[in-house]
Amino acid sequence: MLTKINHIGIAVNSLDTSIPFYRDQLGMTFEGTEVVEEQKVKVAFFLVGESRIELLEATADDSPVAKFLTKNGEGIHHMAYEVDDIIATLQRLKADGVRLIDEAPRKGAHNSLIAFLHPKVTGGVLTEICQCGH
Ligand code: CMX
Repeated sequence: MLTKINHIGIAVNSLDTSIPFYRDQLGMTFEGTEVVEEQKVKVAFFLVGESRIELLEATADDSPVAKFLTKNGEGIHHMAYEVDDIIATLQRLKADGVRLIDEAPRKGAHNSLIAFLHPKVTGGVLTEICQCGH
């Protein structure tokens, strides 16, 4: 069902401030930015070997990332796992009674399909599953 970790999401106050640190100081390969309208975020992706880091900046006051930043400040926001078939995975999780935030996939970055599981059932970690566009 889960095939690998797709990325780790980190909420930041400002992409303009954080991108140079991850790119220039840590030396990660910067893959560019994208606005994900449906999630009210602007994201920046970095490649580290085969792994990816996603920085998230809120684009609206009612963005989930704005709420997270107000409550916690900057920090790890979610873990994203790749799946081959997101619809089948969501159906199976729902049938098992797992608390889902999204019962149907939404549009994520890079034309991916994404859905979130509630942090209350995952040990306090907001968990994303994604059927990837990259
Ligand atoms: N990681 C861990 N726990 C989290 C969390 C996070 N990112 N966000 C919220 N929580 C916890 C809160 O601490 C809170 O716990 P307590 O009740 O113990 O205090 C609980 O979940 C409820 O949180 P809240 O602050 O009251 O916020 P909401 O219930 O309004 O929303 C959530 C929380 C997870 C349902 C909402 O943020 C959501 O739907 N997230 C999914 C969408 C998303 O995050 N999109 C942005 C990224 C998109 C992308 O990567 O493209």
